[in-house]
Amino acid sequence: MPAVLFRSTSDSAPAWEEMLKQRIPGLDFRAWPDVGNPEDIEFVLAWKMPPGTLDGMPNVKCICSLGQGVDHIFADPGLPEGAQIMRLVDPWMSQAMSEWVLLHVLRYHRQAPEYEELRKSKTWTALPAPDTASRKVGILGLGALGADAASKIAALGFDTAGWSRTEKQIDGVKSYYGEDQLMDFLGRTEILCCLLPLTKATEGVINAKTLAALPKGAFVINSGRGGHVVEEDMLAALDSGHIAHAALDVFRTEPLPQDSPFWEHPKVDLWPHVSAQTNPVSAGDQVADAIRKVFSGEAPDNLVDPKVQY
Ligand code: NDP
Ligand code: OXD
Repeated sequence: MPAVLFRSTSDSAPAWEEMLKQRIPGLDFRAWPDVGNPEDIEFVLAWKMPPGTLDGMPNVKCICSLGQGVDHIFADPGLPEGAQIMRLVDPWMSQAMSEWVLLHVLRYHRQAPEYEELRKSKTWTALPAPDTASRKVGILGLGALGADAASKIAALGFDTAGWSRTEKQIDGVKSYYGEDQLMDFLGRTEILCCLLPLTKATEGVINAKTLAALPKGAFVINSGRGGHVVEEDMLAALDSGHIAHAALDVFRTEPLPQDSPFWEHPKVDLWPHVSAQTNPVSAGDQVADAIRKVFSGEAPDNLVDPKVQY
């Protein structure tokens, strides 16, 4: 049987090995750096593998992201020729992500940062009560994660819209699509959530111009990728008060450098890239299925299109 190579920044190799061997007895599972003969490797399970990891592995047929995003794979300019790239699409992760997004939508809608500020001066006062039906929430990206979050936000009664590359039909969610409709979408959005993939087309999509297009006092929630945000522009918008508060789970450099101004910024809720963590148990069947298909010459599910990079 051909071999599977595992390389990740996390220490999850033993959990993946156990889970995959339960499903594919006798699987030849090799965890980096114990590659053995590189020509045996046909399937790669990867999370942020350093560029060049797959040099000298001419028989790699498929590289599977150990997450839903694949930007970390496309970051390697020297991938084996002809290798297909696939990703996880896991309802367990969609649920986790929607919980994280909802946590912040509700937090901002219910004025938690303002009440936390009032508490500091022991001020007992009521702010005007917020109205859910007129609160405009907008999701950038309506894929596996964005569509789930948007549906759940809409189900709570928020005025919900989403922006994607192609038009969508999701109950209770107004669809904006394409570059031409981005500014209109932003202009109506009081709480913006980013669940886009990081590609050449979406890099830096949250910048001075797009932030300025949001209404004054808007909130930004980003759990897409750090590369979606021009960090200096975000800091300037927070400092000027145009953006009231931001919840950031992802950053351009991770782990976040010790000297990053985000650590101590009073208007930033900061998380260490954990809004939807990969779970080998919930993702096990789909990865085992993909390995079986690739080893028998079939195309696995959840392939990404290299032309659009997602
Ligand atoms: P999908 O590929 O399922 O969805 C991507 C969505 O973005 C689609 O709706 C797509 O539009 C839209 N999109 C892509 N490019 C553009 C563009 N140029 N203009 C407008 N819309 C665009 O991705 P997932 O929902 O599975 O995941 C999204 C991202 O979330 C991942 O790539 C990853 O970066 C991030 N993520 C973060 C995690 C965390 O813990 N922080 C965990 C998991 C994922 P269309 O539908 O028209 O194709
Ligand atoms: C992912 C992630 O892409 O965890 O799955 O960021």
